[in-house]
Amino acid sequence: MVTTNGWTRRDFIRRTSAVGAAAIGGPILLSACGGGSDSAEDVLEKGRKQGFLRVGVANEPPYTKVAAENVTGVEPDILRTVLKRLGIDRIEGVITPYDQMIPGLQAGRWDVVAAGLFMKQSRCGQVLYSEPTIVSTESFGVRKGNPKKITTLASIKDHSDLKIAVLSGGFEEGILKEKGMPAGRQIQVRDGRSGIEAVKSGRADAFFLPTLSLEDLVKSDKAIEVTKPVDDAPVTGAGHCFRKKDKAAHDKYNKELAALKKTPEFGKILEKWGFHASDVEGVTTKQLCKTSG
Ligand code: 6CS
Repeated sequence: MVTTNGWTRRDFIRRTSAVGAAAIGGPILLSACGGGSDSAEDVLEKGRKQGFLRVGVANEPPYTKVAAENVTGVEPDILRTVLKRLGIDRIEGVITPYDQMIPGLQAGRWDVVAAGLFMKQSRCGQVLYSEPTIVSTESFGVRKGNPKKITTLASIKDHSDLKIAVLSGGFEEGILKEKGMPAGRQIQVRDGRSGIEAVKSGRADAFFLPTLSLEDLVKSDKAIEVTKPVDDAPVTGAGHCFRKKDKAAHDKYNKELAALKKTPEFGKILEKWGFHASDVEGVTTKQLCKTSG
């Protein structure tokens, strides 16, 4: 039973909704507590011994989804499948904001990140990414009818009156910074729901987030529409992140992931969540890690 500050897991989840607590910026354990950072023990060996690995997730469907403490979404489902092939039957999710995923991994608060943490130079320099698991697109969530005609990065860059909501520390925030958008025009939010509310309240003119995440967020919200994929945004490709000291485990994981990709099961997992195996075919971590930011 997880205990956090003496609370039982049920108390913890009841009193601080997973998203709420993540919104405050703290990671949320969804399972048994475990030790802190590893010593030199191979992380896969640790997983086999204790029967699970702890994974950093965001709870942003379809990339990661937490319901009744069950961690799914395209990334955890791929991770769970590969780990099973490596003799590790379970994963335990820890909900955390994107900007804490790598620091938490380095600190040993979780053993791997499988959250759709898109590859870019600054991230690739800190961790070992597996080969790509998904490639996806970015869009804008805008008010119905898209009154400000926000469709591409070029369409927002020169309109100094436009304010864009982004997840703090997220890939999209990095894109806007790379494009030279002043910080004053970026509305930082902690999670998807807050980004949608920022657009509905008029605090922001658009919410910049992956297309499939926006579609999941607004599926029952008629006030917001999702633009077509932003054609001048960088490619958003993700893999699973390991600590640099876990290179042996990373290499074993990559080998097993490559074997999974050759089976129909890989495509089935992606399609269940709206992704396509053909999009990631032939794409490499080396290519995606060239993305600036
Ligand atoms: O990699 C990131 O930072 C982005 N990934 C996802 C799946 N959603 C938003 C986030 O900014």
